[in-house]
Amino acid sequence: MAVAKTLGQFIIEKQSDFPYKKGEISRLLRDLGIAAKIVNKAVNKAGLMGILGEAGTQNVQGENQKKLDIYANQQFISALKNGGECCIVVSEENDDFVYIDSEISKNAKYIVAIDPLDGSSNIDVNVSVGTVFSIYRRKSPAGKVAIDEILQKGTEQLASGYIIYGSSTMLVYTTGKGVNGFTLDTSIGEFCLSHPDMRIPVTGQVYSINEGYYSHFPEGVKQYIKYCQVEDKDTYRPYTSRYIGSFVADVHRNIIQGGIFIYPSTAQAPGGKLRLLYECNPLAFIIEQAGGVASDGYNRILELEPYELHQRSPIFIGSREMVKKAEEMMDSFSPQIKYVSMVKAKNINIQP
Ligand code: P6P
Repeated sequence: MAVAKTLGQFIIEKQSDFPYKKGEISRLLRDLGIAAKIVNKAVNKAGLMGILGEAGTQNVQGENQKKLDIYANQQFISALKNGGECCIVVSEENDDFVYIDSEISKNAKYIVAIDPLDGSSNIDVNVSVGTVFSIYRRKSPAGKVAIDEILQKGTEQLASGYIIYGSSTMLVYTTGKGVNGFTLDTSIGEFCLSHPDMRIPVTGQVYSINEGYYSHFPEGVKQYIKYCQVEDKDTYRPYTSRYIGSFVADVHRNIIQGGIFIYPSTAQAPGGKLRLLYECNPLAFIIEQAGGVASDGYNRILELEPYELHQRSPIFIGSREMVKKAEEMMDSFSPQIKYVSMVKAKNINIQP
């Protein structure tokens, strides 16, 4: 049987794809892979290690932090600190950005935005959770990093990826030359290439949205849900509804099977729930590289102008034809939100 290619071998083989000094991206991805293996062990044994449950603290979003959230955050930040390539970390678990000032990092060029453990509400009930990361390069050559170097558009990402801690643990990433998936072989402690050149089907039969909020959705979203539920053999409808409640798991399923995930704006959350820098942008980069589409219902996610670290965005992400259909519904039935979304995308302040 052919020996599977490890993540490390693959990164070295592909590092000529990377426009900067060859070893830099390799070391960054290596560092993230190391932390992923450590977090994987904790996630798999959470029930036995007494690290399930609430930490008794809240993150900047006002969400109760789980002990595993904090543990994962510590592991990724220390792996990046020790690797020496990262100068700034933006994390869902830290109010402000973390400046990496270790001696080894004094010439570091890279900014990493990360959700160390997405879907944490699922931890206690043993449902898949994930890590999401985004890699940017600082614009200034050295010295203190300015905030506008951190608030870069998604199109500026040099790499992005996710780890899904599910029935198996996978690391999926892109550097802008396609998407490749690696499955953790715990017998040798290596991520091995299992899903080369991942492509999302152009259409699918799965729609993924929390229909519990139906009454608060924009009319365009309501109309799209109705469209998914109509009987029509020619277009394989009604579609199937699947909602894991873990962004990474729902999007990963759709990349494999085809489908659409929607977390729209609602009356309570006009900006949506998912965060632009370390959830929407990284997965939008992945999905576009796999042949899919990611928008806020009107604007390409990767073109949205970030104006704060923990900014949220509505997201429609998945198979091209399904997202385009949903965008048509938004255009026809929810034009008023379009103005707000277009304004946000152009970073124009809306006077109250
Ligand atoms: P709701 C998990 O807490 C998360 O941030 C995403 O992973 C997931 O897609 C979403 O929230 C689920 O939110 O409101 O449907 O429970």
